[in-house]
Amino acid sequence: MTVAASSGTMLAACGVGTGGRDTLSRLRDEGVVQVAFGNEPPYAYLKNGTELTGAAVEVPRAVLKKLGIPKVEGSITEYGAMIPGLQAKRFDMITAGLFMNRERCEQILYSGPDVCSTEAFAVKEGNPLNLNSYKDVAGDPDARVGVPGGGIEEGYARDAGVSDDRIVIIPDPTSGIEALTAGRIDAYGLPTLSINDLVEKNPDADIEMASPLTDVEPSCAGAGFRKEDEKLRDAYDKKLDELKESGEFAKIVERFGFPVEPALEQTTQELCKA
Ligand code: 6CS
Repeated sequence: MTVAASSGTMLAACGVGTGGRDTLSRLRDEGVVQVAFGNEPPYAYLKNGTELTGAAVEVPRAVLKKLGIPKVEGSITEYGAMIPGLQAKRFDMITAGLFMNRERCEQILYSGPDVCSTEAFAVKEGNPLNLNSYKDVAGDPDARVGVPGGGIEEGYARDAGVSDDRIVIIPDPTSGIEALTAGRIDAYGLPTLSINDLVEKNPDADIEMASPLTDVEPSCAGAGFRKEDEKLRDAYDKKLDELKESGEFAKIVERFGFPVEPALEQTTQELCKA
């Protein structure tokens, strides 16, 4: 389902045609960009059910405005479906906080880094199984971890050796907390600010955050583009650099609790080697 987040009206699900123009020209002509997002505060989410916002959306929104593309309309998409959906032209960009890694950088183009984070678990109060890493989950035959489908956390769990039967795919953050409190999982893995948001919003759920996970390096995300849209990505990055130099970038990401320096000090090339 595609929801228009800036105009506040529902839109029929739509693909994106080209009419022979490159994507940057088409977006400028149309004045609107279709994006994929995961509905996960504070990255990219629908505030009050209709207003698309979050650090991973507001940075692109500010950049796209400078490119002459004022409207951003979003599709709630599972992380594992974002790259295939982008390649199938169901949307023009990914603005979800999709962290960079070697595998993803082989499939899409990334902008410069925007949101950077460590990883965390939501666990039962007191962390009874003492789970502070994906390796801890792998080492406890009774421990089950919930992760977003196709999310980077699913990869972390598998790489740490957690058996498939102990990896539970979680469709959205609310379901993750429900699974944890119901005892269907023992840890729910997301980036730190997402877990922090969930713990703060569920004060009566007897849960807490374990962060940073000791076996996961901090990473950064960026806006995602199709491989053939290098002209759009390069134009985007030029304006993103201006946003970073002016201090506007810092104001946007700090408003959502994200650090600034990691996104200024690292490059897409470095982050794509992870
Ligand atoms: O990059 C990813 O796959 C992860 N990014 C976010 C913002 N949340 C979870 C997801 O797995």
